[in-house]
Amino acid sequence: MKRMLSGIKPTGQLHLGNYIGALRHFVENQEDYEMFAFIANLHCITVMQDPEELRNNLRDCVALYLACGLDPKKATIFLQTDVKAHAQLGFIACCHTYLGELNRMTQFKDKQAKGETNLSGGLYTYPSLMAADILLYDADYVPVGEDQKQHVELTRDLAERFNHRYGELFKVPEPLVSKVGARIMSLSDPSKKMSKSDDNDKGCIYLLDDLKVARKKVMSAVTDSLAQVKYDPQNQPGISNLMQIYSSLDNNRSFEEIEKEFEGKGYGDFKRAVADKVCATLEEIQNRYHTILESNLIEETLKDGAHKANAIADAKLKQVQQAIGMEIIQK
Ligand code: ATP
Ligand code: LTN
Repeated sequence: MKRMLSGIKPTGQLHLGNYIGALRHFVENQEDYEMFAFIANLHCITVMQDPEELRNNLRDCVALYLACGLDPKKATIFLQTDVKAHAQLGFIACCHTYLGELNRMTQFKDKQAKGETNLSGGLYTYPSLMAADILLYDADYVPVGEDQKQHVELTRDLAERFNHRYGELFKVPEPLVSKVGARIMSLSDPSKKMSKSDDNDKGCIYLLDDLKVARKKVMSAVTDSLAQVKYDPQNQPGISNLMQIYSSLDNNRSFEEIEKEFEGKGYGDFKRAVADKVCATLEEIQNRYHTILESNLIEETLKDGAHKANAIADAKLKQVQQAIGMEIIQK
């Protein structure tokens, strides 16, 4: 069975972009692949976190993985810091990454260009840690949103570099970026990605948003004055974004079908239909989330996941350290 791995940072509440761009693919693929889904709690401290908030977000993140349909019997679900090999291979990967490569990473460049001050060293080097996350497990595929594709491409380069230098060590992974929904945009500014770190709450639908609030966010989404439901990201970015959401939550229906359904109808009708789909999805997730919080499934899942992940990661780390010549005692 081919292996798939991905992670999400618990830097805030998970949102619809995370669900459509990443999480739903973890769930869809857990039947056909050996799935590793982890919570990237090292990555999240690359920007300052409030400890109390982070603890809550971590718990919510695991609960939401489960509530969205990840099954701990099928998928290995774990916390990054429960597997120490991530940090260790992360440093080794960092030592094999050129500054020129890190300088080209658009996520860091964007933050720098925005004039954000006090950017940390961890934020700069985190693509190397991400590479380690993936390479430790010899993952074949990495399902991610569009913004992470560049990091998976760096991972491929690093894998090839290691293999070339030390002999075959790592599988070269492939990013899986879906055609629709890989970049859900902010509802209040469709030129920007829907994001946890957005200052404007109106543009982002959180999976745990009150249903009334979520509905209101969809109904007040920025559109245009062309009065036609048409997939045209250039000229109608707001409507096209809503179409991506609608399609993703409705069995990936084609844009032509959606255009036909709303031919001659107003934006109000379309937005109501999108809001219905969003609220139905959220309601189902939230119902399961509340049941999960009351159970001890979170602890059990993480314990079991860490056990499985450690066995694989430790063996790989040892193989790497031996190949590099960093170990002298055969343990
Ligand atoms: P932030 O937006 O605060 O930078 P993030 O949501 O991008 O954080 P993660 O939570 O770690 O960061 O992302 C988890 C996954 O969700 C990644 O695969 C990412 O590509 C995907 N993702 C994030 N935002 C979107 C979006 N707006 N549309 C589609 N996929 C997204
Ligand atoms: N960097 C990603 C989260 C992440 C990840 C990974 C995704 C960390 N390690 C390994 C896929 C595979 C982000 O910021 N969204």
